[in-house]
Amino acid sequence: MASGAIPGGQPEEDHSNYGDMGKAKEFVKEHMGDKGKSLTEKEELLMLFSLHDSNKDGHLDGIELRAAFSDYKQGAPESAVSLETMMSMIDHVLDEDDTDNDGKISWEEYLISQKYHEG
Ligand SMILES: [Ca+2]
Ligand SMILES: [Ca+2]
Repeated sequence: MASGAIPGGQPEEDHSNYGDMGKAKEFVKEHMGDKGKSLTEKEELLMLFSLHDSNKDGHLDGIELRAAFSDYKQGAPESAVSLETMMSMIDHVLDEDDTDNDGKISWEEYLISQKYHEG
């Protein structure tokens, strides 16, 4: 019996497309200080989203996604990624999460992707 097999053949991942969420949330809490401790899950995500939406247009574009990935790589030089890898990570995110295909991740798309990944 193939108990535990995942229908559809999608491998289960314990991290999201946007990097290590545990680390990312710590990052938010550090930025927020005491205030960060009382944030709901959704508020934490919104904080993360806002942090990376540097031009505050409500979308993460390719440049902002790249900056977001760079953030998570700080302090982990052994996982430093090449520009090529970075671009394919961004392509992957847009491919999977950009549901209206405008080339950017909206807050709604981001939220949906995080819910999906956290199961
Ligand atoms: Ca933006
Ligand atoms: Ca979109």
